[in-house]
Amino acid sequence: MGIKKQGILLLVGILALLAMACGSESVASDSSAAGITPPYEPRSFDDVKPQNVDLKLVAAPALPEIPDCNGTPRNVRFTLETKEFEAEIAPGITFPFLTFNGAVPAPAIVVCLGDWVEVTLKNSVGSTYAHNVDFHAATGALGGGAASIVGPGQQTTFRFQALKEGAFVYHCAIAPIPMHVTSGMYGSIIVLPTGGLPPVDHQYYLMEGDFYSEPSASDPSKHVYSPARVSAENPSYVVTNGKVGAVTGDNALKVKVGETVRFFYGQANDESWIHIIGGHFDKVYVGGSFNPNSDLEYGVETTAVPAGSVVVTEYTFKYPGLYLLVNHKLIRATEKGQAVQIVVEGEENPDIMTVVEPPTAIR
Ligand SMILES: [Cu+2]
Repeated sequence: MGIKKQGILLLVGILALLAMACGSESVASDSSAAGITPPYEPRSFDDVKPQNVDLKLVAAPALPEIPDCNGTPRNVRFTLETKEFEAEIAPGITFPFLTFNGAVPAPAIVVCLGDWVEVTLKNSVGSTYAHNVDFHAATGALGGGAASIVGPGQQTTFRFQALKEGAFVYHCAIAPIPMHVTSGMYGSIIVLPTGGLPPVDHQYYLMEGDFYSEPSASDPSKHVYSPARVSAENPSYVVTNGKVGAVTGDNALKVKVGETVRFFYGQANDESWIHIIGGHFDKVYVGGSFNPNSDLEYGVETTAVPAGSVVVTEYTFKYPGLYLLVNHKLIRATEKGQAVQIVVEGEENPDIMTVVEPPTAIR
């Protein structure tokens, strides 16, 4: 076969491959072939007639009872009540918190894909501000923000269908929104996929918050909200679960060697870059998405929590001792109060780590 004929055959082959590629591209216009799982189609509340389930809310770092998520949609009901009060943000320092249910972060909500979420929002009598709630898990209508504006002494109820599986932030969205969010009005809502997530030994709910405060004129231990620090994006405190040292000492997370822990870690207003000192996230649900076509990361030293998101990570602890879960923008962990402690009990494995020679004078 001559070189010219070989060249023609090669050209024909390339053209055939190109044609196949173009053909597959036209097939890829179908969303599932493009890697996007078809969205959960909304169902009719009146046709489904879902069973009412009253969600028992609990304080962080605990999560409420995890549902089976067997594919039968439910109507999950709960009440959030706004509470404004002064409380300690750091030892000897108080801050005027704005909260849902008196908690920072607000209680975690856990539902299943396809459930309806029926929220009653009450704004306490005596509140200074109007409040509302925007669920990132909701579709349309400002995430419920448009439907849920309540003045002091008012309440409202709205319902949305959870059409996206994943871990999401919810927060107050009344102007000035940064003031309400960075004063404590944020929480997480977890929409589990049908069949749930793989079993683990412990699940913890953590949310980092950046707080902007300055000493009041009358009392340096009584801080007030600082618009100047907000404008400068210079938080006075960055903390996990509402105050400096909230998840340390007696309140540190407690785990045994060999146990697998799932962390739900959110940030409503700022980024965080979380890292376990002495460990690696075995698995990260990037962006907090449980969509089967979403990205997962494995064996990651540090993972990003974008502002306004909840990232889900898993780690099996392999060696005992004290671990720190830190924002590896370390000034926030060491200077502004963020660090979380995890105490791991169990037998040391010298094959993993051992002291060959303790510190001694240089020879
Ligand atoms: Cu608010």
